[in-house]
Amino acid sequence: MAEPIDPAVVEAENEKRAKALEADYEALGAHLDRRGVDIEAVRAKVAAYGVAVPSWGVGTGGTRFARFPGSGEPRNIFDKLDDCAVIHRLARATPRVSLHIPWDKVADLSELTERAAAHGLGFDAMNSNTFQDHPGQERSYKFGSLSHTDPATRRQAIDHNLECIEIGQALGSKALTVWVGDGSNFPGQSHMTRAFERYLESMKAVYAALPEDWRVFTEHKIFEPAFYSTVVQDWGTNYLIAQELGPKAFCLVDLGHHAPTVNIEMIVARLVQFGKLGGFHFNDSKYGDDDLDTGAIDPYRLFLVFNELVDAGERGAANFDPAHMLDQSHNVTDPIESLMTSAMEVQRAYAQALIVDRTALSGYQEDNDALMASETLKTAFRTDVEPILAKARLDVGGAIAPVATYRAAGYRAKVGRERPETSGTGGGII
Ligand code: LRH
Ligand code: MN
Ligand code: MN
Repeated sequence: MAEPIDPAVVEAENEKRAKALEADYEALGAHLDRRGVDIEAVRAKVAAYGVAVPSWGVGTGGTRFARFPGSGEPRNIFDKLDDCAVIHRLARATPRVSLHIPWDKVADLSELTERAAAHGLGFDAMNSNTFQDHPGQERSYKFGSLSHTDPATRRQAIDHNLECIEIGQALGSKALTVWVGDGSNFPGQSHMTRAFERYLESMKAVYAALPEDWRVFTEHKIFEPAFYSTVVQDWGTNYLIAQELGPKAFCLVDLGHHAPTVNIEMIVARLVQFGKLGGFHFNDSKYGDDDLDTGAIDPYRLFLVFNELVDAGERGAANFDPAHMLDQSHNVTDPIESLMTSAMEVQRAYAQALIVDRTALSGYQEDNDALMASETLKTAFRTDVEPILAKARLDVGGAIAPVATYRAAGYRAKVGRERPETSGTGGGII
């Protein structure tokens, strides 16, 4: 298969920056050494880190009001995989793709597996979609899916999830993510208890079909598309679901699915403590489920989430193996540039969390020294770890500066010529 990005361009772009990177890496290494941190150990962890890209993220999204298509948008799942390959080729942080069914039309599974393997990509959690109606579908999800009052509609939604598991098995995925838009727009419209009972009953049928080595992630969201009540509205309800279903059920935290003032890192800590953190949809938001690029609005919050994750990893928390995925929608940027940047932001938060002086932090916590505890976190957050990230990329043939290299390679212009403009195949609006 032809290289999506000319290796000579990557080499030339890296050449321009290699000397400066060496100097910066050396200086940072000396600085961290004085703080008792081994830069090589941090680099090895960062290099081993991966976050999955959402197949729906490589197309231009949209809002309830409009969608402005971009040039060279992927026309089908194979184009999407090609774009995902470019993201991983340059930023080297996204070895897996998370599919969304039926936005992704996956008729020929062996061809899809082959194409992914040729790109060196694997598949992360499968996402089902019962939050909108699809062509040819018998019953409508207008008034809900897994919690619908009509048993036949619930059955249809269950069967769709079973189909997602089947497709995922053929592709080597090991998890199913379920998010439903079920809820109500008016007080009294829906019986909150009965709706949740019906949801649980449906999810039990989905859970029963999970292969031995699979997990199911349920995703909560405070509101939208339902504007009065939502069946799986917060982490408390989500935790109840995971408890009711059993040991293969975990909660997925989408950063944009909380009210603006909610302390997400604390939710993460609670779910870790009780062994039910399944994974993440990383993105950023200022108002609601904005699906902005990860770390674009509040990188400190992202760091604080990673601070909990590193802490949990270091103390060997039980049942702790969260899936890391991006879930963004891009309206005004090139999706490939946004996804590369977000993957690097997630890596950055991870690297910064790795260099927190945890012994000092614990001491300050024991002594109730609020100021110094906060400063200990800030010291890690303020450290520019970019040389570690860049070196980790360069070591495995990636780009020191992924966005600049991507622009120099002219990929978007090339696919713009090859792919006629489409209205898009879903993704990003929700
Ligand atoms: C819902 C959501 C969920 C969907 C995705 C497209 O807002 O976060 O994860 O699958 O958006
Ligand atoms: Mn999500
Ligand atoms: Mn969302």
